[in-house]
Amino acid sequence: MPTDGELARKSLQYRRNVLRWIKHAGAGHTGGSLSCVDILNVLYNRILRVSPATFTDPKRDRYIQSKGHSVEALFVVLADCGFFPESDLETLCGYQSAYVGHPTRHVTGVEQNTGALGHGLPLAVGTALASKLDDAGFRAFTLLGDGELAEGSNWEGALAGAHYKLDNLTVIIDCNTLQITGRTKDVMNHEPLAEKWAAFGWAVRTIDGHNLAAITAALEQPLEAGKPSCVIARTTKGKGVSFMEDVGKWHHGVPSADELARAYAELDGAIAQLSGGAA
Ligand SMILES: Cc1ncc(C[n+]2csc(CCOP(=O)(O)OP(=O)(O)O)c2C)c(N)n1
Ligand SMILES: [Mg+2]
Repeated sequence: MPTDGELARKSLQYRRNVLRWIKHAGAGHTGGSLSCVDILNVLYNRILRVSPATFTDPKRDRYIQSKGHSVEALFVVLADCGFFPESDLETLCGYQSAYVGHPTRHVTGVEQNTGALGHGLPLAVGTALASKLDDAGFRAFTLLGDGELAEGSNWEGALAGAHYKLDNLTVIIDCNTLQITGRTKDVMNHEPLAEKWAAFGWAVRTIDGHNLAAITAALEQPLEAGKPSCVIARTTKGKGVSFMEDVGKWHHGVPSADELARAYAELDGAIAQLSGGAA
């Protein structure tokens, strides 16, 4: 199990790589990828029982990234975990590349095609139910955006997850308060969010979505026997790069050469600080 310090360093490196590949591709969903890096880091390096060697094992844990537009974060983490060589990302968003701007099952490590919002939870409900029916013992996880909650299919999934008592299912909401056209509360308000999921019959925990220890604690076990788990991760869109943090226009966008240099300088400074402070 990697230490918190090792994971903190990985998160910074992942953020650097997200920006690197978005710049290389000339396109990408910058802010939402940066906001979910810490969640993916903990999932793949601490929680999910899946690896390149077990990716075809029917009993592997399943992760479905419903907010598929943040594919750059997923690709960077999958590459680091050895699902494919990072050099494959040279083709990111290229003609006929499997590494298009949303996840597809042509990429090793990707469980489901996503990108049209609102499908990850229904898929994860079916996946978790299959695990129960087959007595297979695996868990299913899905990551939703807070803006994505405007899709009605999520609320059908929320009903079904509780109805079938899917305590092997965990929904994580990347609650960064922004979506594509502005503040989530202005586009389609969903608060009070924790109360809504609890009313649907879910066990709910709200955490700091950039605190690696808190993410780990929320995901390592189902929150409550007999109920599906909902982890509301309070996050910052564009996390880790000061001029991208909580700025709506960075939902998507490619940094200029100057912006990339400034972002790298901030992230490298943070890595150096970690190294200096390492026990
Ligand atoms: C069904 C559907 N409608 C619209 C879109 C366009 N779209 C892409 S990202 C996005 C906003 C998503 O916001 P949120 O879920 O909060 O994601 P994050 O802030 O994490 O990027 C929208 C509306 C889409 N991908 N799918
Ligand atoms: Mg959002």
